[in-house]
This record gives sequence, structure tokens and C-alpha cells, in this order.
Amino acid sequence: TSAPQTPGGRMPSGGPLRLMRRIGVVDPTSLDDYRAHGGYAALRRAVDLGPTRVITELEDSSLTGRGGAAFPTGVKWKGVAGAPERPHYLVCNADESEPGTFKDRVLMEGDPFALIEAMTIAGYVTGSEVGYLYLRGEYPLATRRLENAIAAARARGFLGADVMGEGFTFDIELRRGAGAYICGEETAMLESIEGFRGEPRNKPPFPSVKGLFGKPTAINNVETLYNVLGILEVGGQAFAEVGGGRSTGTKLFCVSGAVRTPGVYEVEFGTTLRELLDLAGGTRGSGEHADRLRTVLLGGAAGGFVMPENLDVALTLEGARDIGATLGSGVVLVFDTDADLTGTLRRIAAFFRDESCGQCVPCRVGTVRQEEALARLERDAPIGSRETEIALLDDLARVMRDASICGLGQTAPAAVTSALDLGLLDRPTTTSVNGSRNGKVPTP
Ligand code: L3W
Ligand code: SF4
Repeated sequence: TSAPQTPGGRMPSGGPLRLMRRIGVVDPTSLDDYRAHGGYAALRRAVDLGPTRVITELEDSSLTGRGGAAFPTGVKWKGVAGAPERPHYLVCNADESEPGTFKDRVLMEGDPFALIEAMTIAGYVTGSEVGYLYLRGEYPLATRRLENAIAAARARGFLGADVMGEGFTFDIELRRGAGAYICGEETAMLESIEGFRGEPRNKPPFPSVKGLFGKPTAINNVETLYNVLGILEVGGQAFAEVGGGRSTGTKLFCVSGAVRTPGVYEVEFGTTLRELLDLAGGTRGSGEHADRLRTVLLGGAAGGFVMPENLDVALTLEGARDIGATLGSGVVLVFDTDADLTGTLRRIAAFFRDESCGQCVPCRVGTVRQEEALARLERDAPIGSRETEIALLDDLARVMRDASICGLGQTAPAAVTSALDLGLLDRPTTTSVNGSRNGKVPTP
């Protein structure tokens, strides 16, 4: 992935709300430099407010989870903080593995102490003395930076017994994943931390009630936790003034594919997709193919396609939903007119087939059948007609969505369904030298 970009355009006006403000500015290996750039002011503020008022600030902010499902963070923390059963646990989901996602990596590599501080605040507020940082195994630089940050924070009294002399205990254990995408699903992650196979559990009960080792557990994505620092600096209400509705604050988008400058871009919720693509330099291409946008996969493999006529959609949870997509974890995959969409969908299907844990039939079998049907369409060798294959894909999608245990199986057909709905898998049209399309001479 390329280096994080410094976006212009619709950016958060207040510095503290910009998640990437310290990236490229702070020395990611130095606790002193982190403190010189405002580090640990948010923890100080959290301790001054106390857990209950921090939760009120979170509720005022309307912050929602940035891992894909957008659950309100204040509700989650309140549930764990108030759970009578002890001990409580915190888990940071840093197993960033969604195809096309690389935002958490940029944060962790460039500003690792901020994650340690945010986890400490989460531990303090939810009454957890131990936090697990479950990190994608394929992120070696992030691993080194976070290991260093944890050790430095511990050595200086920012982790351990009596954090900052404030009388509470919190420490972090870093766990590296071993390459299984499914371990990013929160309950599979809990199984993995406990030492078992990474197989999702049925929900409910939700982890905030019965999580790690059966105890109340708060699980947050990396980007969600970084937002907590800014909320404590400016207050929940000021945070909620950026964006609107359920979509408050800023969002990191991972823009890749056929754009001139792929990378991580931070914009306010409500920025349009067109503005975001402009920040990324517009559609890549040359000669006659310049600026020939075919479609954008918004929200990644679990999301939906956006056609060129919908580029003015506001990037909010509500805006994406209204056009049949999702923001997911911030994937924006751009396809130009040269793109082989059926081949891309077949590779996405192969990914889900590989990564299915195999625990439930709709997903274990459905992901195989989905890939097979797409492969036949890709080779233009359908059993029966193309319409039969498309009807099969539609049936499979319903079964997987309705009957799979976890988000992997439920969302594995999402991109395929969206492509079918928009006609993106219709027989490719080719233009011959006599101007006919698919060999048929157009009627005047
Ligand atoms: C307490 C309730 N807690 C829900 C909690 C729940 C979880 C969060 C969301 O993610 C998404 C999918 C894709 N009381 C609760 C409650 N919670 N109701 O809220 O829960 P849920 O079950 O709606 O979603 P989920 O299974 O955690 C599925 C997206 O994830 N996705 C993205 C993956 C991203 C990466 C990456 O690389 N960053 O892998 C993939 O499918 O959009 O919507 O904490 O416990 N009543
Ligand atoms: Fe495993 Fe797929 Fe079932 Fe999830 S939906 S539990 S990944 S088989």
C-alpha cells in the first residue's frame, strides 16, 4: 500500500479530530515525542472525568464502530462497565484482513502509542485490567512498533499496576494472528485468544455479556479506539457536529484499484464519493481509457457496487445503505472499463471459500458452489444457460445470507448479489470492426 495521503477538501477543521494528525509527524518509536505531540492528555482527561462521564461523552458523540457493523461504542462500553460479573476484558480487533483494507495498519505503524493510550482509556472505563491486542500476523512493522510502545508505556508507569499513579491497573497482551481471516470475526477471535480453533460462536449472547473466558468483554476496532482520543479532547457534542445522523466524525477510506494515487484518505462523513475519488487523483488510465470509470466497490467484498451515475452519494452509513452498498470497514475499490469484473468476483469468491471455517453448511458448501458458478461464467461455459447460473447464484446468496452463523457466510455473496442487481455480470459486450455488438448489427 502507498503512504497515507494528506487530503485537502472536506477535512475535519479541528486538529484533534483528525485521526492521522500525528502520522508522519511524530516519532512512532518515542514515548517522549508522543507526549510532546499531545499524547496521554486524553487519558488524563478520562481519569479526571471518571468512567461514567466518559461514557456520557461517547454517547453524546454518537461514535459507532469502524470495523464494519457500526454498533454504538457508548452502548457497548456502558454494557461492559455495568456488567455485574467479573473480571471484565477488553479486546482490540487489529486483525485487519478484509481484502482492500489497510487503514488500521497505517494508524498502528505511524502512531502506535495512540492505540496503547486509547486501549488504556477503554480498560479504565470498562473496568478491565487486561486488554488483548489481537494483531494481524502479516503486519511485522506494526508488531515491532506496538511491542516497543507497550514496553515503553509499561516502563514509564502508563501501563501496569497503578497507571499514572491514579490507582487503577491495566496492562496489554499482544497476540498475533496466524493468517486466518475468520479470526477477525469477534467471537472467532475470542476462541483464538483462549487457545482454540478460530470458529465463530452463535450470537447472542454478545461478547459484552459473555465474551472472553465467558466474561463481559468490550471488543473494538483500531480506528474506533483512535476516535475516543479526539472525543475526550473536544467533547462528545463537538465531535457529533462533524458529519451527522448516525455518521459522526471522520472516516478512513482505503482507496485502491484504478485511481492515480491509491492510499488511505481521511474525510468527514458526508463527503461524496466523487470528492473522495478526486482526492485520490481520479480514475487511472491512459489514452482513450483515461477517466473511464466502470464501477466502484464500496465497503469491500461485503459491500456493493456503485455506478458512475451515483458518484455524488454522501459517504455516510445512511447514504451508502440508500444505494444498496455499505461503508463496511472503508474499502473503496475502483474499476475502470478495462476491468474483468467476473474474474474479480470469482477471486473474491475463492477468498471466501478458502477462509470459510467450515463450521456451518450454508457457508461451507455455498462458498464452493458460488465460486464454481462464477468460474463457469468467467469461462463462458455455463451449465444450461447463463440465466440458469445467475439464478443459482441468487439462490445461493439467499441461503448463505439467511442461514450462515457469522458475518463471513452472511456477506460472502454481497458483492455478487450487487453485481447481479446492477447487470454487471451480463454477457460482456464487445464491439466488432463493423460496429456490431456481440455480433448483432444494431438496428438504426
Ligand atoms: C451488545 C447487542 N453488543 C451487536 C456488538 C457485537 C459487535 C458489534 C457489531 O461484524 C461486519 C459486517 C461487515 N448488545 C449487540 C452488540 N453488538 N448487537 O456490535 O455486531 P454485528 O454482529 O452486527 O457485526 P460483526 O459480526 O461484529 C460484521 C464487516 O463486519 N466486515 C468487515 C470486516 C473488516 C475487517 C477488517 O479488515 N477491518 O475484517 C466483514 O464482513 O460489514 O457488517 O461487536 O458484539 N444487542
Ligand atoms: Fe464458519 Fe462460514 Fe459458518 Fe462463519 S458462516 S461459522 S465462517 S462456516
